[in-house]
Amino acid sequence: MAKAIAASFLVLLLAFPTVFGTDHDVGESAGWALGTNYATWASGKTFRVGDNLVFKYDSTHEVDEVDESSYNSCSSSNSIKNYKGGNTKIELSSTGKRYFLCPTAGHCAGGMKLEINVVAAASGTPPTTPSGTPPSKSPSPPSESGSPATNSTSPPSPKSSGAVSVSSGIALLVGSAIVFAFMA
Ligand SMILES: [Cu+2]
Repeated sequence: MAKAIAASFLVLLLAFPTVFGTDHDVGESAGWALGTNYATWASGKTFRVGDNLVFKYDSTHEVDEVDESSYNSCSSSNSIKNYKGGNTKIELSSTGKRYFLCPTAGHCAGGMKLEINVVAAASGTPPTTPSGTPPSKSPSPPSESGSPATNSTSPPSPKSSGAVSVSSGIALLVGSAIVFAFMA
């Protein structure tokens, strides 16, 4: 039983990022604070259009989005946008470089700066479309109710609407539940 639960969780974990985009928790458990190397944090991660950056920080910090030269000089005087409040989610809506720093005096120089490169949403990779079934191991035919194996083609527009994403997510949920039912 526990194995089945773990397996269905795995299915969810594998299936969902391809549908909803990924929330990247900046600095992981350390959050947005002094003492973390954000270049190290960002290296090896892939930031895609549709993903989000999530900054979590205490009241001594803020988040400024800046341009490249301000980033390099740790200047927040020309910031593109300022965020405060401790929990900031920034949607990565287009490709290209994004630059962030903490405008509190000395904090950027102390390491609170983050540069990322946003790439296109899953371009050229297979799991773009939600048309496939979840990686179900069961060879049995699709069952009666709520089968996700509708083989629908992907939405015509590259920017899938929220409604499509949500319904795909529900389909995946149902699919996972079916996998779970077979394994239990
Ligand atoms: Cu700070």
